[in-house]
Amino acid sequence: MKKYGYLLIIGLVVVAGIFVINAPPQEDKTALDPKQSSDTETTFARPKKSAHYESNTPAHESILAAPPINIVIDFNFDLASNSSISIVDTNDIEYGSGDTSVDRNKLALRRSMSHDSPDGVYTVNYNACWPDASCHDGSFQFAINRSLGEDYLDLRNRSAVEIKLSDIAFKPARVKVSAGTRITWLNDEEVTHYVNTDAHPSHTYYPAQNSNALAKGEEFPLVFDKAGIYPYHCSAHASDMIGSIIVE
Ligand SMILES: [Cu+2]
Repeated sequence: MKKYGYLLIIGLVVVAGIFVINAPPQEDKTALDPKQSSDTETTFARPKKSAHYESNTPAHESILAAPPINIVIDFNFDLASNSSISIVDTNDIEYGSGDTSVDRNKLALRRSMSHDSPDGVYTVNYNACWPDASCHDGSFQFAINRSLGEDYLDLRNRSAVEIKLSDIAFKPARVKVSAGTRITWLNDEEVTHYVNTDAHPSHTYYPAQNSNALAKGEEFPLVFDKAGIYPYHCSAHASDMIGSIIVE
């Protein structure tokens, strides 16, 4: 009888083994959805950089206090006109407006973004095409969170606003103004500074916002007509001297 007992146990082990081998693999939800976010932080998928990619504005993983006026992607090779940009939310709804355009120097790809785009995470998918008709694709993500606008100095309803360049900083660094406001940057110290739109060093996001070298006492004025966010920096102190403007 003992012999049959052993056989029974061996039989059960074999049957159980067959079930384990044939069991469907358990789904790991967290590994499948890279865009998952908790209450406290936003997480982003890894960017994919195409051939000849250099930089993009908004930056990957940036969280903006207002929608960007446009998406710009910089390359180090001549773009062909059939290149394209798509800007979608997590439901794959398109928020790019108008057509994708190639800058005159053929090194930047650009598309406007709707100013009424809601808060949330956006994925930019681009297809960069070259004179030989080949193309390469890439992607990156950013988010809009309008509550961050509370950290901006509210200077709305003024026709003119001044930002000083002193102590290797923009003062104030974050301002909120009304559309049509003239912002004037004034260099207030014995160090040469610049006002440059992001990214560094392509300076392509909003090309009108690129000054010449500013010595002490020199100014750079610019009227902001279009609502959106304008990230910028000083190209001589690109990692420390950073500013941002919200135009409403
Ligand atoms: Cu500077």
